[in-house]
Amino acid sequence: MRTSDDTSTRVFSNLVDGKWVASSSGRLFDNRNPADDRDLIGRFQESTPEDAERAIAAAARAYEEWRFVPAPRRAEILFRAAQLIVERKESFARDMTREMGKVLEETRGDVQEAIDMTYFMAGEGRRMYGQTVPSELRDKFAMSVRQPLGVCGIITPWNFPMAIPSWKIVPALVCGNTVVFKPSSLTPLSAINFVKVLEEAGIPPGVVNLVTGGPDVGTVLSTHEVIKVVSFTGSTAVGRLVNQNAAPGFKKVHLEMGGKNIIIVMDDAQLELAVEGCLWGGFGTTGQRCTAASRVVVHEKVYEEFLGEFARRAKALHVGNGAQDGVQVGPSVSESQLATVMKYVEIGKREGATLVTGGHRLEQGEYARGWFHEPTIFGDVQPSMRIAQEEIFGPVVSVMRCGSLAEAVEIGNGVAYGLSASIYTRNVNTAFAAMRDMYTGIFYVNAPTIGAEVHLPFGGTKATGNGHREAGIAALDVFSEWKSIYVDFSGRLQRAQIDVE
Ligand code: UN1
Repeated sequence: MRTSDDTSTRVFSNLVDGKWVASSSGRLFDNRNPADDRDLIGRFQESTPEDAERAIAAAARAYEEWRFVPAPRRAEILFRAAQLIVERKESFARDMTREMGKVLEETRGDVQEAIDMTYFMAGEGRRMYGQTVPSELRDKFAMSVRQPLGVCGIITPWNFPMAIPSWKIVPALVCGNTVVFKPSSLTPLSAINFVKVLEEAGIPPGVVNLVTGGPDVGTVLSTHEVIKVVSFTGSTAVGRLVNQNAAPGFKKVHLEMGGKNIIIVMDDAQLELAVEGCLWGGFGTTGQRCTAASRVVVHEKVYEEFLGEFARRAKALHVGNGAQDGVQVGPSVSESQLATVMKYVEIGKREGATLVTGGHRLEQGEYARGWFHEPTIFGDVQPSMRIAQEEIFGPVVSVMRCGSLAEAVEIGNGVAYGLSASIYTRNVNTAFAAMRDMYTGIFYVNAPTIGAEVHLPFGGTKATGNGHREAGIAALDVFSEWKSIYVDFSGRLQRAQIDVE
C-alpha cells in the first residue's frame, strides 16, 4: 500500500498520478459537521484549474496502459475494492454521518449501495456482452463490442457521498476508462475513503485521480478537450452549465439532476402502509434525495384520514444528530440548504397552502449548533404552487387532492422533472395504468419513490436527465461506445446491399 496523507493532522490531499499531493493554490477549506458546526472534520485541498489539468494529464497517460488490461483483470481489482468496503462499512458510515448528517442507518445503506454497485459492475468484467449476428453475406462474420472512450470527468453531489461516486467510477473503470473525480466540497472525506479503497485494491497510479474543491475544477472537467465523458449528478442549474460547457467539444454528457417525485394514494390503498411510505419517502435523508417524495396526491375520499395520520406520524419523528441512536431525521446538510427549506416554507404559506405540521427551524438546546428543521407538511396544496413544482431538497412535503387516477396522473406529470413516482392501491388495473402513464424513469407500486437497487437503470425524464441512465448495465452505455466489426473471410470483394442474389 502506498502511503497517503496523514489523517492525524486532519489535512487531506488530492490524488494525482498515484500520489497524494497538495493543491497548487496552497489553500484549504474546512469540512464541518452539519449537526454541530464546532466539529471540524478535516481540511481539504481547495484545488485550482492547474490541479485539474495535471490530473487530466495523468489520467490520459494511465489510459494508454489501463485500456489494455483485460476487463476480467480490471474487475478483479474491483472485487477486492468491494471486499475492502465491506470490511470498513461501519467506519465509512460514521464518517459520512459526521460530514453530511444523515442518520447512521442510512449512511450504512449508502456504503452498502457502493458495495453492491462495485460487486455488480465487477461482474460485468466477464460479461460486457456485445452482439454476434449473422451477416447478410455468406463468408462474413458480424459482431459488436464495447470500447472505452478515455478520460472521464466525474462530478458528484453530497447526498449520496459514496454510492453516487461508485455508480460512476466503477462502470467507467470496468469499461477501461480512467477518471478524474471531483466530489462535492461538503463530502470530500467519503470520497477520499472510497478512492483510498480503490488505490489499496490495486488500481494503478493515474487511473483514478481525485481533485477536491472549487467550481473552477468542474469547469475544467466539463471543457477540457482530453475529457471524453462527463458524468454529473447535482442541480438542474449546474447540470445545464455542464452540458453547455461540454457541447462544443462533443463530449458525451450524462446528467442526473432534480426531481419532484410524487406518491399517489388511491381510495383503495392500505392507508397505514401509504403513510409509512410517505414518511420514509418524504423525510428519509431529511428529504435530501433526488428521489424524495416531496409531493403526495391523495384521493379525496381518504384525504382527511390520510393527512391526519401522516401529520401525526411526522410530528413524532425524532430529529437530531444522525450519529445518535433513535434519531430518524438528521439536519440539512448546510446552512444554505436550511435557508432554502425555510424560504420554501414561507413561500408555501404565502401561496395559501395550509401548514399542517412543522414549519420551523429547530435551534434550541441540542439543535443550537446545527442546521435542523421540523418535518413539515403542507395540505390543500394546489398543483401549480411553487412548493408543488420546485425541488426543495429538504423535509417539506406538499399534499394535494385528486378525484380520480387520471387527475392524479395529470398532477403527477405536471412538473418539469421526471425521476420517480409511486402509487398505493390494491387494484391491479389501477396500478398497471399508473405504471404506464406516469412519465418517469422509475416507478413503484405500494412502495415510496426511494429505494432504487443498483442492477436496474437509474435516472429520469424531462429536466431530470438527458436520456442516459446510470446503474444496471445501462451504465455501461455511458462509459463505453459501440464498435461494429465485420470480418470478411471470403477472399474476394463481397458487397453489402449489392450482392443480394
Ligand atoms: C439520489 O437521491 O440522488 O433510490 C440517489 C434511492 C437511492 C439512491 C438515491 N438508492 O433513493
